Amino acid sequence: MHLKMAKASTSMTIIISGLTLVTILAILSVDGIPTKVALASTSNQTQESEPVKIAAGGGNGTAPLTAFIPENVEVRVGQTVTWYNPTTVGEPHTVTFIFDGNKTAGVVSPMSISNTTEFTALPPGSNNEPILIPGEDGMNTIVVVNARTFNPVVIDSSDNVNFMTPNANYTLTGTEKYVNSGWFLPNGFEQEYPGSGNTFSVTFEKPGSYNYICILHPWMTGSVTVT
Ligand SMILES: [Cu+2]
Repeated sequence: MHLKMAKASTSMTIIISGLTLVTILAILSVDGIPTKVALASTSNQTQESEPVKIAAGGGNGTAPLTAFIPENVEVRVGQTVTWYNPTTVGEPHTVTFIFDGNKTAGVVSPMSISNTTEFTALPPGSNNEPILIPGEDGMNTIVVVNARTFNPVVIDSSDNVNFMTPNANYTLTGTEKYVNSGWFLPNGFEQEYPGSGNTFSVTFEKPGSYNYICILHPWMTGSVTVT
């Protein structure tokens, strides 16, 4: 369902671009983000040796931001970009590169399961129940959280699916079909979503322009141009 929204986000990108400066100022006043982060958002990156830092989201519980700041960056071959989450509440984000349209992925996904499977809520007696849709031929459909959006993962050019640990540092060769950070949260909030982390880092090895989205807020778009 998020992929349909992702297409609609193309027109929203223009709006977000126009709002970027306003958002930066808002972040500065709300969170006290260092000035150098704000400056980075208005000019291209030039320090080849330093990792480029991008804020994924920001703001607070009253006014959470859903934007990457800076939205567009330029880096050199071999340079590393690190995304972090400066929000003051536990709002997760992802950095998701979908290079092959067949690898689009939803946060929640239908899966087929035998209709004899019994489910027990954890902890027992808690107010939890799976979404279960009756099917045919002894099978039901269950709706699950998609590990390929929740966890850090890469799908390579041969369709191999390789999961990574949270706070992954990935070297992108440019041949991948799908690269996802998994959900990452502000420091101290990762326990809300077990298995998540706080950062995602990518080292770019091949010149090109790489567009990405947050799979939880598909209107959050960004690009890394590698020269
Ligand atoms: Cu997000």
